Amino acid sequence: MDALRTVTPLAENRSSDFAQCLTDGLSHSPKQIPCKYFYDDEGSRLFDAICELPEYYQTRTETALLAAHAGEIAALMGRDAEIVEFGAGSLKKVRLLLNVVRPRGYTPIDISGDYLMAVTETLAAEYPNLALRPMVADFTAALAIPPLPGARARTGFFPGSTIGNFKPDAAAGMLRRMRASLNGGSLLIGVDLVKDPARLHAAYNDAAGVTAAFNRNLLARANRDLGADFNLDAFAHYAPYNPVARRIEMYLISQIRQSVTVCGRRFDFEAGEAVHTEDSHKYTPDSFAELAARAGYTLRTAWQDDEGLFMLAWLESA
Ligand code: AVJ
Repeated sequence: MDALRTVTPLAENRSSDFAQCLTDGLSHSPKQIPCKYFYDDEGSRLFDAICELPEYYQTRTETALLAAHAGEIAALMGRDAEIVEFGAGSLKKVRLLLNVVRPRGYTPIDISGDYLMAVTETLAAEYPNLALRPMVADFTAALAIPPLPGARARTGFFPGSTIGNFKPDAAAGMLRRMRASLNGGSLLIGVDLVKDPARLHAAYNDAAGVTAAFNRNLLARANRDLGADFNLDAFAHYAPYNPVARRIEMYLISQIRQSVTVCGRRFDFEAGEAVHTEDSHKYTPDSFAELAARAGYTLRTAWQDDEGLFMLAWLESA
């Protein structure tokens, strides 16, 4: 077996529409930038750093749940499974499943193409017998994933509570499209739970300022890739928890009255004006089961940590 075999991507669907989405979003009132643009190489690196923060309990809690319940998950996935991961990122979490589930194939889907290919190459060297099919794509779309020869059941893996980035209607629609991409297969999904607002607030306002740097990376990316002239110091990270909507809302707040040039167009900011960059919705087990039902899924089994911070749910077609 060639330990350094080259992995070829299933599809290239490069998102070169940052310029368009950014100028559209800055023309909108209130100003906004879609959160999927956080994840260029620098943003993916900053997100990995967030996952190591003491305040960001999500990653370590979910990782512990995956490790503790991998045997039960393997039994649910069955033999010769194909795991399809939506928004695969660093491919760290799936390793906990690969060792126990021993699937026939793994199809990581991510929009950050160079990063996906680099981490997939590393995984390929570790798992020489695994059929690896990285797909550079926007996982929110309906995806035609070719059948994997020899695979029996296709199972989705959507960890990290990325589902929280979508408003409930959009989340339901996306889960429905995932169910279609999986040919009705089950979905293992991570969900951040409603909890003490102070705990949530701390997770998005870390003392080291990594989340602030992650947020500002949207502007840094615009400067790098599009030749924009954002002054990063003139925008503050602001991420309050909205307890009624049950979501963290993330903003960049213009500290002064200023104008910025992006793609040859001028955008004016008032002092105190907000650019909305992310929502991170939180669920209760019941509100999540309701959401899943809207997508044609039944919540079959769910695992939680002792503090009830995070939930790993197994959804089956209803
Ligand atoms: C990757 C969407 C799950 O909402 O917690 C982390 C992104 N933003 N800190 C989240 C994020 C700020 C993260 N998700």
